[in-house]
Amino acid sequence: MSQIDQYKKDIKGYSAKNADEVEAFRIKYLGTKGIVKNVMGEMRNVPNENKKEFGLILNAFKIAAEERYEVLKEQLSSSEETAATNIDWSLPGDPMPVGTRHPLSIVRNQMVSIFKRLGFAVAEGPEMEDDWHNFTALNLPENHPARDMQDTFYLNQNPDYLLRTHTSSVQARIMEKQKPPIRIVCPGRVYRNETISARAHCFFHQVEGLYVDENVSFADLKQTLYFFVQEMFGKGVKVRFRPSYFPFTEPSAEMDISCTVCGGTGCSLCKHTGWVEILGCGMVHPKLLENFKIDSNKYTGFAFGMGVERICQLKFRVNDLRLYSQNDIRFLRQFTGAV
Ligand code: 2U9
Repeated sequence: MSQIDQYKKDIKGYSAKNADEVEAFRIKYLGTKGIVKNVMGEMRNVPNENKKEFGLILNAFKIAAEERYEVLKEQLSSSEETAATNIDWSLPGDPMPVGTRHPLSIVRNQMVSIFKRLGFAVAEGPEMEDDWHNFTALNLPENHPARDMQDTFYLNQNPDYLLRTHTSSVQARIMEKQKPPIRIVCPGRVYRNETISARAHCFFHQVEGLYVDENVSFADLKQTLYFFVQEMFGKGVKVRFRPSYFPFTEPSAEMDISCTVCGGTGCSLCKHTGWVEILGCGMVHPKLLENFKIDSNKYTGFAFGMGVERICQLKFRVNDLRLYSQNDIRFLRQFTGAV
């Protein structure tokens, strides 16, 4: 009995500084060869008439050891929590890498926002197109080379479904369901059956525009595109229009800007001409208006189309088209900070 009293005092005063000391307590008192088991074994030597009384004492001793063990465990976990929240808030944080927008998205967003300021709405359409919206409605004749398997990815023939070769098909879809005035820009991905190289790819991106209303003139076309160039490349950049041909516009033109690298004096980018081509444009062919039941005597319109990769090349001096789709982080992270 006096031995048990001694153990009880020891239990009461036991404190543990860490998990090892808690475990040492468990082994000492509650383990298979521990003190509790040991004193329980003493029951054999107790005379029968005292067994009941001694049993109660032993049971109380066992409970005291178990309860102390629970308390020690509890004290340990709360002290560990305290240690875990004991953080030095003045330490510098772990760097969180922030992603960057793709350069083509940066440039496309800039292009679209300039036209939005001129009242153009944004229109989108499917990348899988039918022959009518991609070719026939746009005055591309049956034997036009663009329709060739060599130039176009066909998904199905007869009826013809294909990957759109330009976003002009979006303008076609809008003309189909909307009456003038129509003033839209159509950004999107287009596909052409080209061998991939630094200068050509099987897909690229366009921003095309269309403005149809009464009294829309070539002067409106020139002023709109001139404003675009000033905003995109800076004041002082010059423009020039050269006559050209597109099936969907008449008259048609290609527009050059004064070289953004040499300012017009001549360098390798502008092939020593002082000018770089950036887009095609023209007055919407009256036949197209009629294709969409728009009275060509009452309404006129202008349209333009440009490649986002081309504008991006001029803005950021990217000289290989493949870089845009290789997903090389060393290329992409150079556009950090650009919005
Ligand atoms: C409709 C009416 C007219 C869209 C136009 C161009 C001129 C043009 C090219 C420039 C470089 C495409 O990315 S590129 O290869 N585009 O030159 N696109 S006018 O004219 C339209 C379109 C739709 C209903």
